[in-house]
Amino acid sequence: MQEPVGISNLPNQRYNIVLKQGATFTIMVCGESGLGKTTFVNTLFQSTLKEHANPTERHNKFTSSHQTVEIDIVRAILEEKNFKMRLNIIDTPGFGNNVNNHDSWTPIIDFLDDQHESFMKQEQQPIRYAKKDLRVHACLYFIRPTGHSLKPLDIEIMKRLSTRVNLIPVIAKADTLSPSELESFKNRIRDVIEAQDINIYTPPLEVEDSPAAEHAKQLIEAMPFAIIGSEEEIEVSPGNFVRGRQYPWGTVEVENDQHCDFKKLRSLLIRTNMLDLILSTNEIHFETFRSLKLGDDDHPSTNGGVSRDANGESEENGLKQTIAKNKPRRLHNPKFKEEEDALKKFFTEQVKAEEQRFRQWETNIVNERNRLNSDLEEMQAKLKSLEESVKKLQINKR
Ligand SMILES: Nc1nc2c(ncn2[C@@H]2O[C@H](COP(=O)(O)OP(=O)(O)OP(=O)(O)O)[C@@H](O)[C@H]2O)c(=O)[nH]1
Ligand SMILES: [Mg+2]
Repeated sequence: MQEPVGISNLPNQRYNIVLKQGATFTIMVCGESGLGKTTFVNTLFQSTLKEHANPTERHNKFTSSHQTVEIDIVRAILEEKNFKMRLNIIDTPGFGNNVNNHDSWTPIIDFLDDQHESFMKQEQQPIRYAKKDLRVHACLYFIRPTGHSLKPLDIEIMKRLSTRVNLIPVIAKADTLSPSELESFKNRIRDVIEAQDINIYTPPLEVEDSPAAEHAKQLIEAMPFAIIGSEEEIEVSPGNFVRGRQYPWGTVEVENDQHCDFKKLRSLLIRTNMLDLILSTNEIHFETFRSLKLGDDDHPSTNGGVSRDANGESEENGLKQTIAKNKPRRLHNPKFKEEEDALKKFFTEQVKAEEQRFRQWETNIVNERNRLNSDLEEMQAKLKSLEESVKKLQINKR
């Protein structure tokens, strides 16, 4: 039997917070055309749902034999023990084979911004329950397995994504590279990401020397995750089926750590880092969006540090309108990048402080409990001795 995926292993106290907020987790896949995004979505769904064996599944499988032409959403309800959550995976059309590449990925950026925007509007309503929330918690960026390096288009898009969502780069179709090619490809990608200062999602390192810290370290070392997708189950020995791709020389297995990082990625998404992805989306990406947005409305003069000359109001108004029309682009302005970085830092610190406070509080509770327990023991001992005295007195009376 396969082990459960483990959504119920989320730390107790904190998943209650998430539960209250509706417990929705949304993943998006994007990248060039034909890299196996739709196949991956199906692979992730099938392998995850199988382990959850739940009757409430609402999974309408896509056909990956066709090019994806519009943004599609698959939904399911994951259930494990008493924990229930909605899982959405957003499949997007591939880009990169158009004459004008720019147009092919702007809908994705717009989609991300629209979700923040619509969530913000709902928040401002007097009745705030039952929000429709499609904010993306993790965006998987598919990299073509060229074995060379990232392309300028990849860099450009990843930069734009990284200021809006938790960006997780993955190497697509990892079975087309040899292990050594894969290792050097990974290294080169890491170098470019660092040199270009692209802010990818990194699992936070927990308290040192804990099993969680060890796991986080393994995940970080494996990034960018090399993945293989397949909708086929292959019979590797009589009656024994595994998800994989068959070649004349053998079978590559999706859920085999020796063959690819699929299991690591799934563990990061569905188990170990789901909560962190949800919280950081809300506390960093959504807050950044909201601050910029509110900043925009309150102080039009902060609209991206556009230089204004003495040419008068009409030009300024024109600029304002252009900026208003091109909302998504304001995030690319270096000035906003600065503000955003500052905000990010601020929120990360806030989260850290909050976590620190929470830990302290937890320690206090444990101490208090120990104290009460020892008090209780003392009381029980006293009670016992009193009872014995009573017994003795009763005997004496007779
Ligand atoms: N070798 C290999 N082929 C794969 C893998 N995943 C998918 N494919 C194949 O690649 C082709 C394209 O897969 P899709 O899942 O449709 O790719 P996509 O990224 O969704 O493509 P668009 O919708 O056009 O963006 C199909 O023939 C798949 O069978 C993989 O991990 N390895
Ligand atoms: Mg597709």
